Amino acid sequence: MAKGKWFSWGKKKDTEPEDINAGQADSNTDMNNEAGNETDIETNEPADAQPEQDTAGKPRTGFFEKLMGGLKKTRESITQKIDQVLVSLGKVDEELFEELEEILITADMGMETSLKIISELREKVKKEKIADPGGVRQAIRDIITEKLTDKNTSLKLDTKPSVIVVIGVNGVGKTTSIGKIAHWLRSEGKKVTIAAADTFRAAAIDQLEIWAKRAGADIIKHSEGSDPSAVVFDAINHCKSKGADVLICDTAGRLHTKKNLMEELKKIFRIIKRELPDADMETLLVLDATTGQNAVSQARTFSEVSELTGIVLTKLDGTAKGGIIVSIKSELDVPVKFIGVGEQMDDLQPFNPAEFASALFGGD
Ligand SMILES: Nc1nc2c(ncn2[C@@H]2O[C@H](COP(=O)(O)OP(=O)(O)OP(=O)(O)O)[C@@H](O)[C@H]2O)c(=O)[nH]1
Ligand SMILES: [Mg+2]
Repeated sequence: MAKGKWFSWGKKKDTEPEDINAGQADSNTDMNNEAGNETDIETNEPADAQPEQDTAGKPRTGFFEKLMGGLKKTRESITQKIDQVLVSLGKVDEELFEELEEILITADMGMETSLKIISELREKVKKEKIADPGGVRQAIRDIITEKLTDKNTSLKLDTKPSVIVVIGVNGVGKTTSIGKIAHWLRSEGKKVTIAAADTFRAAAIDQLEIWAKRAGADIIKHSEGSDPSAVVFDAINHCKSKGADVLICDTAGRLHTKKNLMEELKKIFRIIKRELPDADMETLLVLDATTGQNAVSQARTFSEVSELTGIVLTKLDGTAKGGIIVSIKSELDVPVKFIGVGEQMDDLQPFNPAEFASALFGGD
């Protein structure tokens, strides 16, 4: 895909809490848009969704290079330090294990995960009689790769339509990730509809609209402050009538209380379950890698509203805290399904554990 100039959304202006629930029915009214909210449908999809020739099924050389570049700081904080310790100590003993443990902890892998990795390393070294630093390096790499591997790394979107609900706190990259996932699905030949169910700020709807246009996905939107569940309801009907393959729902990241946010999300999930009881549904939690260990606690909070089927880990570029990916996967047991390494359309790709480990350990 040709790389054109792309957008960078600057820091957004916060809306005052008072604005938040304006016009948002707390009632359980049927989602038939009786409130008189204007439904706006924007069709961006060519009648015949065609895979983009240049991305589907091709080796991801370009993405691997970006991943290598994006993980530079993380590599410096993990792999280079590991290599330094291996060289300076030169032998495999308890002191080495302790040094390695400290490196992992300080690289945002989390205490629990780091202890687990080193304990597995001790066993592996003993069992396989590893006596040289090179063997230890390979053993750590194997353990980390295994920790990142999950049988459910790919999206399960077999029904027509199937649904992806994207959740996460304010500013982590939900809206931009939706644009990128829509683009990726389109490159796989899927017809995509996006529901602008973050009605919190008008700018959020505008931002999503631009991404939908770029990705070639339809977008269903209401006005600012309207009931997000009503948007989802309309989007589901649109999908049914137009034969869309996948519905992706954007959601608000910040409401005036955590309780409001959780209730709003629960309502969205109720509508989807009611209208599409047999549909495959992915609940993707977007986490910002730069937040480090805080991402793990966010994941715990959001798992209260719905079972999380996957993590989208954004902003791995430019952070030294990429080790968080191992901690998230290991502590929450939720598979990482996409990783983001930049702001361009193809900077978000399905997660491949072996490829990630390879980039983390310097591309070999
Ligand atoms: N460097 C980098 N920036 C990213 C990445 N993903 C998202 N961003 C940027 O992060 C900022 C916030 O992204 P949004 O998609 O608006 O985040 P959001 O979660 O929808 O935010 P709210 O709607 O306010 O809750 C934007 O400036 C994005 O361009 C990434 O992988 N790398
Ligand atoms: Mg957003």
